[in-house]
Amino acid sequence: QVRVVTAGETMMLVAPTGPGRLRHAGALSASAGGAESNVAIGLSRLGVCSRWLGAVGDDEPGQLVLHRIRAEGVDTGAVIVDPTRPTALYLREQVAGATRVYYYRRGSAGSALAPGCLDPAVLDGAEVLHLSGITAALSESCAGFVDWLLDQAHQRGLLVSYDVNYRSRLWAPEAARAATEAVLDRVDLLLVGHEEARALWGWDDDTALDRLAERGPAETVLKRGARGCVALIDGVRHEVDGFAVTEVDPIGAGDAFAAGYLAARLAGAEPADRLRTANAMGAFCVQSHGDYEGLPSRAELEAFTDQREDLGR
Ligand code: KDG
Repeated sequence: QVRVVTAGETMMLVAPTGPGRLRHAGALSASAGGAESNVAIGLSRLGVCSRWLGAVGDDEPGQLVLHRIRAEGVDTGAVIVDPTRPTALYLREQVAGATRVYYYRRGSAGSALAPGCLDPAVLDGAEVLHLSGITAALSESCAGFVDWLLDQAHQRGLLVSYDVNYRSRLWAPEAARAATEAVLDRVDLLLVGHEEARALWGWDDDTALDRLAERGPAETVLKRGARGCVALIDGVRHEVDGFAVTEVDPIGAGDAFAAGYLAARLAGAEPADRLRTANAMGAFCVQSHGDYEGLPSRAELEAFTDQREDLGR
């Protein structure tokens, strides 16, 4: 039985096999990149049954996206295969330690998601719907899709999890801020990065937590990268340190964090434990290349957290 449904656009991701400019790349690797499917994969690795909703073109990049996500045990049965639009493409390079991205997603199948484009019965029986701010940035119809899906989730009593996921290449801070604020009263769990909070609202960590939580989410979590996270959960403030690891690729860490938090929450963990699991997933993710490839199984995650605790004692 599917417990978590995620929805959004996943692209074919092409990147040089090592650091350096794309223009000099001798070899390229192909993968699937999408924040919401990353969360579904992270959950699946931890043994939580998940489903990803989205749309791909009737093309080879679309098949790549579907194959990669399916191979991780994520249910893709409701994904739309759109014969009239291409699968989005996403290029990436790492130059001097910084990641640069190039999107080719305007007019893509994923950006044509719209209210009612799929049967809302795909949410039936699930416990959580996870969305991110990227989707509303893609097109008007995608913004409508988010709004519609939120309502469908509410009608079915699902917990709604929402990651702000600000992408400056897609829209201006003002637009992202307005879109986030428009959904807050229908969000139960809000995930936001400290840099995002600063970019969108100009707030420091505690102001962001207080202001966002008072707009609706019972669980508001502010991610602080290597420094861990701070959260307001049912009115109680929690602060949990991060794990010291060597970072090789930060992309996907936020998605891993979300997967860890949700998996722990579904397992009935207390707030501090959820946040610790989330930090551990983020720390695990940044130690290998790729959005999701390095994510741990449940046993690997437990071994990682135990070992870190031993070293810390
Ligand atoms: O969180 C990682 C994602 O940002 C990446 O895989 C691509 O979904 C993506 C996006 O729109 O940036």
